[in-house]
Amino acid sequence: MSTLLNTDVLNVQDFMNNVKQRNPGQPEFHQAVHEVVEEVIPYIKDNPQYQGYGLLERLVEPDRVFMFKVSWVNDLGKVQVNKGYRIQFNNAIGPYKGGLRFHPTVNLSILKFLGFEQILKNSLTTLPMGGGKGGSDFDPKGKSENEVMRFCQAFMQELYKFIGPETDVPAGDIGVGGREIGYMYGMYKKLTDTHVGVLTGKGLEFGGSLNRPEATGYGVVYFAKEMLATKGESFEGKSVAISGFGNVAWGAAKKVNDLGGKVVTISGPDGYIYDPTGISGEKIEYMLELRFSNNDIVAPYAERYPEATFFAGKKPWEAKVDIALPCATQNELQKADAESLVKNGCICVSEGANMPCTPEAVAVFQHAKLLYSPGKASNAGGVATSGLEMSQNSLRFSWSAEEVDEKLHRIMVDIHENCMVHGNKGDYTDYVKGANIAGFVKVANAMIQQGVY
Ligand code: NDP
Ligand code: 2IT
Repeated sequence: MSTLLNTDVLNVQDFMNNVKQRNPGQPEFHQAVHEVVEEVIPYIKDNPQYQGYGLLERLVEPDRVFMFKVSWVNDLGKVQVNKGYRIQFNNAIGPYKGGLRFHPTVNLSILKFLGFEQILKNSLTTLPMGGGKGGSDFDPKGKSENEVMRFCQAFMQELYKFIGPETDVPAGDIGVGGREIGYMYGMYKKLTDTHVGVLTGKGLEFGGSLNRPEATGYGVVYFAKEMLATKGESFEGKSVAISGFGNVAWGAAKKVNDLGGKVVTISGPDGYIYDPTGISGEKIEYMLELRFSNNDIVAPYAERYPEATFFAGKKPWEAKVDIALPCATQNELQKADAESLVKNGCICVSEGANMPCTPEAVAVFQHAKLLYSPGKASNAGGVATSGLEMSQNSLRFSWSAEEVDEKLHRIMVDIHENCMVHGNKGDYTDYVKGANIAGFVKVANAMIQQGVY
């Protein structure tokens, strides 16, 4: 019997049972696939032109998965061994594209969930990029600058075999920012003797794009602005809870302030900061200092700014706010958190992280009919600007910050419009449905035209 199931005659339950059987022990991957097929299977049933090609069966199987050893020597002269990964998921619409995550929790399930989501996210950006993801279980916490450099170099000594500017273009994610991209780029250049756009998020001096560091957070806020506008609302005068204190949280905090909102929380694995006077100006730049300290705690914020309070071991979703932007990590916002936000009158939740809200939390938001957007739509501004960096590298030219920001803004407005078209439910826009179907349609059309191979 064929192990391929025919989506055309299947229900979501049967499809998921098969995915779980074929990919045991990968709960995050199952979660991400379930959210997509719940919307896309009914769509395929209603749209016969997508039947008969095994589209979903092919989409949930990565084109290939590389796993490799990364050996390096720490400052004490001790040999360290980490796992390295690169998943090339789907290249129907362009070269594989997606970030690298360095975090001790990294495993195949997490990278497959991220790579799978990336296919649809990249499709939504309107740019020609396929989906991929990679990383390592390397823990940057407490590592010296030299250790980070040696690790990045060792990682690239293996990764370089699988990537290329027309094949697969990695970028940053949790634990990988401009510094790590720089070290990896240096090693790639040395190994291949080429100076090409093989990574995005590069330094401005060697092919990086203006506004790439800000792009994900800016995009999240641009997307939320569009959602709010459908209800005649805006950021002006609104209180905003942000989680995380990394790259995405930083960019989001900046743009909320630009649009007249007040950011009252940030968070780390140790708890959250509540600052009733608003996180703005130099306090936002202090977030960068906290992040670069490699300590991964936000508590020092309250020592530096005594008007703020640190709530150890708590999450920011208990605060009374108008808007919530989860920007830390997957499954950080659960059902009880969602209930607390709704009870406190929150009107809009826009995901900056990938899959930060559990399915139960999403159900609470949708039941309450508040404005809720999944990360694959609202955090697509990061990879979209990576796409713009690729364009600039191909042109051997660089656009001004204003030009990049204007293109990013246009892309976020377009993604929002596309989600509205596919997620229209009368008095409510289901952005989950909208993003999944809009993302799927472009990839599906490309896959059909290219045949089965
Ligand atoms: P960073 O590494 O810059 O920041 C992530 C921060 O969040 C880290 O300080 C991390 O600390 C912290 N964190 C992890 N878990 C928790 C938690 N449970 N509660 C509070 N804080 C936590 O990563 P990014 O800002 O780049 O990424 C954040 C999210 O945004 C991720 O989901 C990522 O996939 C997503 N994203 C990133 C994009 C990008 O361009 N960078 C683009 C689109 C999405 P610790 O390391 O100790 O866990
Ligand atoms: O999750 C994401 O979209 C990213 N980490 C950014 C990927 C990229 O290639 O810029």
